[in-house]
Amino acid sequence: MNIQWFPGHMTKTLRQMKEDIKCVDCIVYILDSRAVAASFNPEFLSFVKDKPVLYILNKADMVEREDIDAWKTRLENEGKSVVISQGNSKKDVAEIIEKLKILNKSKIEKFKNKGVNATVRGMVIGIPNSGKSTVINSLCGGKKTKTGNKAGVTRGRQWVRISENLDLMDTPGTLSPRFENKTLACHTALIGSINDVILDSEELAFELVAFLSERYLQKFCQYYKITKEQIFEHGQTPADLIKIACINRNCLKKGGECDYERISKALIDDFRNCRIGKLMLEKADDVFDS
Ligand SMILES: Nc1nc2c(ncn2[C@@H]2O[C@H](COP(=O)(O)OP(=O)(O)O)[C@@H](O)[C@H]2O)c(=O)[nH]1
Ligand SMILES: [Mg+2]
Repeated sequence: MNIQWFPGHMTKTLRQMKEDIKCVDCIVYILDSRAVAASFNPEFLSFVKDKPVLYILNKADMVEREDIDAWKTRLENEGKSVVISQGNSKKDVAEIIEKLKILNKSKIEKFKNKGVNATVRGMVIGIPNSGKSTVINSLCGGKKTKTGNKAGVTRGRQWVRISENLDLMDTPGTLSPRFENKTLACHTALIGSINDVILDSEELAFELVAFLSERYLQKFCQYYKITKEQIFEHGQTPADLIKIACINRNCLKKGGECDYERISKALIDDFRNCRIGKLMLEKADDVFDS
């Protein structure tokens, strides 16, 4: 499916980030564990340059542990500093702070030699809905930034004091102006990083079921109570599976016809809320052409 969403405010945000980066020591890059490859915005490369980056594999509770461990290993093998995190819990806070200290060791030590405590300043970046504001709230132990399960909740940038020695800047999520890879664009939409208003939910649900039928057929059939007999009767193409889910969910119009619009929205919602199970759209050994 063809998706383009790059509203004017993202151009403005990226420009602002390019300016702001000059006054920060490091970057905290929030990635969505369900779609790690799609979470990398090539636009960021143009300004992150030589600043140290801490990569946070967030929403780890939504995928299987071994799958996200494999991503951590892959990124660490590339020389990156990585933390696996569940942003809406406090359990990873200590590890994030510790890794940030290590990344900023030279600044901290330089100030220490002068007898002063350094304040490390970091910029939190990531595509919309990856959990930037939520991670910041966990780190500061309060609700200083606004969060929500859709794209575009954070409007402007905001400095948040995490501790005496650490300030983090929350930023609005941005995407790439052009999606080069259609699969990754589709994943970005599935994880809720694109405004739903511009999406065709029937097309998106079709892509989702096509993916699930290949990788997670058992979980899919289990959740929608699809039996072997039903598959034998209707077939098991993505279209057949959507039809069966429609029947089993009683998503029917008055005359008994399938209500594809309603089932499509339900399928996407079930995926986003982890009801079908812990599903990862991109595994660490998947290869995506750009
Ligand atoms: N299950 C789960 N939900 C999370 C996690 N982190 C954030 N969220 C949810 O994801 C949604 C987007 O979070 P938000 O911080 O607003 O994302 P932002 O757009 O990157 O600032 C919110 O509904 C959060 O509650 C996490 O680690 N696990
Ligand atoms: Mg936000």
